[in-house]
Amino acid sequence: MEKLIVTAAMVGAEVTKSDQPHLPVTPDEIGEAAAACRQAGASIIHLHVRTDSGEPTQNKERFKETIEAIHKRCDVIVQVSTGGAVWMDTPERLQPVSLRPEMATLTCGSVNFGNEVFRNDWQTLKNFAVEMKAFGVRPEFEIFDAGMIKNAMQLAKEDLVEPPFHFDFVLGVPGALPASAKNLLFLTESIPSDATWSVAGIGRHQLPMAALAVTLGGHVRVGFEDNIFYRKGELAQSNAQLVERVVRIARELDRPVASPDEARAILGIPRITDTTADGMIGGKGTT
Ligand code: KMH
Ligand code: ZN
Repeated sequence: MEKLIVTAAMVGAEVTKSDQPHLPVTPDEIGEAAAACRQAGASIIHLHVRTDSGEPTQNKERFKETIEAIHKRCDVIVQVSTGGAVWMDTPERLQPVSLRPEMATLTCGSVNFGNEVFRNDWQTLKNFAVEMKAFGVRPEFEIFDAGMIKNAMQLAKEDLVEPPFHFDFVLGVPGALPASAKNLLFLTESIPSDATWSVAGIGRHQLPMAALAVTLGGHVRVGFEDNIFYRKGELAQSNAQLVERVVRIARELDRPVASPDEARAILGIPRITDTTADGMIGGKGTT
C-alpha cells in the first residue's frame, strides 16, 4: 500500500466559533493550526478562509495572506476550496485558483446540502476545470454522490482535466450519499484503477470512514469542516487532535504516513521550491 495521505480540513464554511471554540479563523490562527496538523502527520491542508468577523469568503487577498501564514510555518500542500459556501457564484468561488495553489477542489455535480442546494451544473464544472488547467492547479474531485464520478470522467473525456486523478468521497452530508462501508467500496470500484482516493466522513462517520480507508489503501480527510467532535458529546480540542488519532490508527495497522513531499509524489504533483517574487513559498506564485 502507498503511504497514507492525511488531509486536514480545518475550517470549512459552515462551522462557527460558537459551535467549536477552537475553530481557526484568522490567517495566523489557520497558520498555527496547519503547522500543528503537519506536526501530527497531515500533508494536505484543505483550505477555506474567513473574514475578520468569521464569515466564509473566497476573497483572493485573504487566501493569499492565509497561504503565506501557512507556508511561513510548514511545507504542506495547500488545497484551496472552490466550493466556498452554497450561496456563492462561480466567479466568487474561483478567486483563489489564480493564486496557483498546488491543488484545488472541484465538486463534480449538484447535491442537496442539508436544507440548501450546492449547485454545480455541467457548465460550472467545465468552467472550474478550464480555470484550474489554465493556472496549472491539480483538481481533487469532490464526490458527494455516486453520479458525480461520471461527470468527473466526462471532464477527462473532454480533455479538461488530466491524469493522475484524485477523488475525495464526501460521505454522510444530509441529502447526499450516506457514509457506509458498502457505499465506500462501491465508489472505490467505480473510479479508474490507477486513480487515488480519500474519504471525508461527515460528523460521527469521520472516524469509521477514516479507519476503513486506512485498511483499504485509500487516504483520509479529517478536521472541523466535517466533524467538530472527538467522540460523542465531547468537542475535539484541536484539528491536530483529529489528525493524531488517524495517525495512531495507521501506525497500529502498519501503514506509514506520507510527508508532504511523499504526498506530492503519490499524487503526481511537482515539488516547487521557488520563492516567487511576491513571496509565495511552496505554491507557484500569484498573478
Ligand atoms: N462548503 C460546502 C458547500 C469544497 O470545499 O470544495 C462546499 C465545500 C466543498 O466545502
Ligand atoms: Zn471544503
